[in-house]
Amino acid sequence: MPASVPREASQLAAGLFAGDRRALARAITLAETGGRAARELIGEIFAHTGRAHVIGVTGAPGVGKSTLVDRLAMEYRRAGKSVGIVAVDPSSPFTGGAVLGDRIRMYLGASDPEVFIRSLASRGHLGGLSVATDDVVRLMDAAGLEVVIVETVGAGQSEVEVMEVAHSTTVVLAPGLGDDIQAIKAGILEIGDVFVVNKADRDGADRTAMELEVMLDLGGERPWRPPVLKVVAREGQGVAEVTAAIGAHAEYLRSSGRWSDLERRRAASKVREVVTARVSLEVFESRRFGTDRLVEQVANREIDPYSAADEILRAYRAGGPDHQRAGGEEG
Ligand SMILES: Nc1nc2c(ncn2[C@@H]2O[C@H](COP(=O)(O)OP(=O)(O)OP(=O)(O)O)[C@@H](O)[C@H]2O)c(=O)[nH]1
Ligand SMILES: [Mg+2]
Repeated sequence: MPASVPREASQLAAGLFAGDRRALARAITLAETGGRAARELIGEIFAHTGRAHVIGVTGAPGVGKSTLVDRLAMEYRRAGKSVGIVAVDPSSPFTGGAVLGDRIRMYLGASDPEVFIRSLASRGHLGGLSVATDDVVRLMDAAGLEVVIVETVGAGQSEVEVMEVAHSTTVVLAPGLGDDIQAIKAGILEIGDVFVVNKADRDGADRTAMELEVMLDLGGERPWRPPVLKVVAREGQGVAEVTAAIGAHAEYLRSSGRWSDLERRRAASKVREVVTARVSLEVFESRRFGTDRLVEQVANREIDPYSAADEILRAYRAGGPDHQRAGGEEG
């Protein structure tokens, strides 16, 4: 029923603005499904986004990200802020990981409408964030949630991708897992705005924190030197310091103008992603521009891939195979 699509989107958007959490839940499901209805919905809500502080929490499996996220959420609730949580590819409760939101629900009761938790599967999107993650974050933002926390397992690419969504990225480490801290890729140092050495109740936390400090100092003078904080997330120890550091980072972003830079960069990368996907659909997947024939020729080594691409694009710019010869040269 294509005719109902716009109405569904605007109804969901209206519910979402009114604080209806069921509407938000349904809107997120729609965004995950993708397609035209999802685009309609984002179109309805986009102008109402941009208020939330988006916080990324990333780190190796089992370092205590979910436990920390729960505690952060409690801390924000204590401060009177509403919180949205997006867990990308949450670990299975059967692998011994904490079930995200368990503690929050125990602490606040399941019915607190000011905490909204949602898990997303990454759908095989190359080790990284689910394609709909940023749309889900926007929906929570539009729904008035003041802080949106995105938890993602650090697996190389996803660490970098979390930055594309978050204003402030918290990198979580734990002693033991990160004993050989030199082995940590430089990448993790670059993406962290706040570093948390969790499981500080265990041996080795001091050393991990010290080594991190040294490595961060090697980075030289910077306008924002990421703090390193020791935390026992399971007990809630040091969590207030983490929210304070995240708050200070937001303050720094705003006062330095970097908040707007981030928004601009994010806008560019999103539009680019959508354009890339659409052009690929229109030009390559549509197979209207001699694609099949050219691919076959590349496979047979009759033509190289770059020349094949040139030919496909030439046909596309000329308006397709039917018009290819009719219009002559452009310009
Ligand atoms: N000793 C100790 N254990 C902790 C602490 N915080 C979390 N844990 C335990 O570490 C294990 C993993 O915690 P999670 O919060 O599930 O870790 P995670 O990083 O979200 O794990 P994945 O999502 O699977 O990557 C659980 O058994 C927690 O109880 C802590 O401060 N100290
Ligand atoms: Mg987790």
